[in-house]
Amino acid sequence: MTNEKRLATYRILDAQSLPALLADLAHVRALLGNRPEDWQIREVGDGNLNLVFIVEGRDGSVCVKQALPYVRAAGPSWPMSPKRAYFENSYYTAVAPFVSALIPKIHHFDAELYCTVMERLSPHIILRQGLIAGRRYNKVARDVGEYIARACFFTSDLARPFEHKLAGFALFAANTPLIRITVDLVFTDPYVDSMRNRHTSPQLDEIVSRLRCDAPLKAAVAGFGQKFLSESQALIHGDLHTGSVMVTENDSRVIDPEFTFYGPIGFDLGAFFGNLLLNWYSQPGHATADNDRVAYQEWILQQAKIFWETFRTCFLALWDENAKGDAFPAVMFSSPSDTVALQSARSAFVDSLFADMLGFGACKMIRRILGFAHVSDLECIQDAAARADCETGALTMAHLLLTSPKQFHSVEDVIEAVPRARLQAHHVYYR
Ligand code: SR1
Ligand code: MG
Repeated sequence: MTNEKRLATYRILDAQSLPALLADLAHVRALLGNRPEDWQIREVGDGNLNLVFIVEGRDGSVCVKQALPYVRAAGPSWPMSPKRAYFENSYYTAVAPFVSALIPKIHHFDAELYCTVMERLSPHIILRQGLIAGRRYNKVARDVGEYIARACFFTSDLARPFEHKLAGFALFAANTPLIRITVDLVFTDPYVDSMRNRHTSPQLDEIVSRLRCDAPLKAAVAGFGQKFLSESQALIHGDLHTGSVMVTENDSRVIDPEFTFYGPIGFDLGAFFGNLLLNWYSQPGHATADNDRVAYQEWILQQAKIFWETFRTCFLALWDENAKGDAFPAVMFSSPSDTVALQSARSAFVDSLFADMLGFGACKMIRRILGFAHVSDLECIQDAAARADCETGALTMAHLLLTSPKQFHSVEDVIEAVPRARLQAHHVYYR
């Protein structure tokens, strides 16, 4: 079916129209319990783009996600192709063989309504909400580190013949409206005068004007923007922040891969890592008389370390065991005398991913404070002065990561710098 015909049959779903749609899907109907009149439906979406319904029947429940033809957070004045749902579904299909336990089960995809019927994750909550509440999830950093390692390794040239990757590259390259959002909102808007930007004002006004004249910082960000567009290393999720992970203490699931395309692995790593750091800087804003959140901040930093180390170990192990691609072809490195050079090349590649993680992570921290879509970790701090204080710490760290990358050889270097950056704001922004 052509895109035009698809759009002609597209309609925005609601609690009244959903039962008829689901009742026609035998396996979904059976899962819910056969009586549509018993189904309870509520819309729970709180993201920037889509409708999300929870449908509960007598025997079970499902989640239905529909892409709206515009940005939900802005309304119809910002049109946005709903075809992102197709790319999201294609991403799940592509990575499921490697990470099936870490994504929701997909029951059905409707290519005309751009809607996905999937496993309802319960009692899971969005990781970001758990971190704001100060809850500990001791599995999630490992799970997401392993997730990125597996999803990215197996879709890269290290694991597969290049023909396979280029076919995927061609398919996902058409996800341009979402790639455009990232290019504009992450790598451009915060550094220019854009209508979409906002920040805590007047507290951050001075920082914002200095940042927009900070040529070394802007050059570093633009360098990562170029990397984002030009380094097609693997099929990436494209928006893997702490709002794209659902958790219980024992289970983690990665959701919302609609920004997917073939891009740099460090972009996914940086999304998760940068959002952990944002949460760290937000913690004083969530402290109470009973809980200063200092121990919790230490836990967050441990998770950042576990996340990176798990990714590193897992990616290298996968490379060791599954080097079936056209990059570093195994046939070239079959003799024992090749081992040292091969290991050193592998280490150098993973080191480059570490540097990319820090740079992309820093870009993401800045955009979440000065750009269009902010994060609830900081937004829910009611006192503007307290919020600005937390935001200044995060901006200072992001600035250091982008302008002094050579200070950060290891994840320990980053962990040591995080608390220091809170105190260095004056030095960085008012020198
Ligand atoms: C217009 S969409 C704004 C943001 O929401 C998503 O979470 C992405 O990060 C996007 O940049
Ligand atoms: Mg999302």
